[in-house]
Amino acid sequence: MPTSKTRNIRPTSGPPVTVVVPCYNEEAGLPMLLERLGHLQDGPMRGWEVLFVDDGSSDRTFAALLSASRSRPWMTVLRHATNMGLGSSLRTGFANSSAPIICSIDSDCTLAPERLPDLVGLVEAGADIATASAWHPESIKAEGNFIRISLSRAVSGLYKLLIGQDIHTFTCLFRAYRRERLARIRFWSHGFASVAEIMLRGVLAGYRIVELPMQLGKRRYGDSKLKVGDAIAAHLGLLTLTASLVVMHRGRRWLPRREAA
Ligand SMILES: Nc1nc2c(ncn2[C@@H]2O[C@H](COP(=O)(O)OP(=O)(O)O)[C@@H](O)[C@H]2O)c(=O)[nH]1
Ligand SMILES: [Mg+2]
Repeated sequence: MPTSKTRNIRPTSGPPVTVVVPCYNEEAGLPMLLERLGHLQDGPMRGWEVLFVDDGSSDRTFAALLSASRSRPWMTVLRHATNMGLGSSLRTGFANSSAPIICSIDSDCTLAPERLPDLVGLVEAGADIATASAWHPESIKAEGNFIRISLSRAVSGLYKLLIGQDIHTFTCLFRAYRRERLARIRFWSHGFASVAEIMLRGVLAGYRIVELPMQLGKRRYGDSKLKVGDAIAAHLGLLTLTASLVVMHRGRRWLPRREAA
């Protein structure tokens, strides 16, 4: 009988990769996303599941997803009845995947879905978390709203400083995770700060993080859902939490080991 320690949690059947796509009022950009994912399904993403989490959209996002899924067997569509936030949607998506590698991507194609197989390749090669890194020195300059870009860059800089490790980007949703590692991360943020929280908890757990420099492009359809005031408040809370976690973490390492009786 396998014990909980030896049990192989990898499924023997099912898709090798699940791509979670959180969507909130993204009707305008869906045709482009579905077209690009469709091409990828004919190539490097063949056999992968794409799991959309519609988060109580008030536009036709859910109807459009359902209708598209009828002719695309690789699509799974889940829905929250009300808007619960990006973090809650990620929890729903992760909990409903059984694949050994789980990805999350933006639905607005500001990070090119065509780069996803590269991130999955990094996890297959040994990374626990592989993330697109818009703020890596080797990334081409980001395009888009100046305030959005500055906020994301600034908070990533602060997390880097607090954590004291050479990780440049904490805020890109565009990632691939090793399932068994992701399953051990408990994150509590409901909104955009969840993306940074997952990364911070992964770093503190000693996970192997790999960054892939990538350009953040301009949103071509619909509007950003990020509310700058709410995001700043959430990140301030998370920075405080991180500072305490870092102190506890370092404190544990400084404590002398207890001698055996
Ligand atoms: N499920 C869900 N997804 C969201 C929510 N807010 C934003 N998103 C999705 O998260 C991704 C990033 O959001 P976006 O508005 O592009 O923010 P920005 O890139 O930071 O400006 C997009 O795919 C959004 O549809 C939300 O409340 N719930
Ligand atoms: Mg975006």
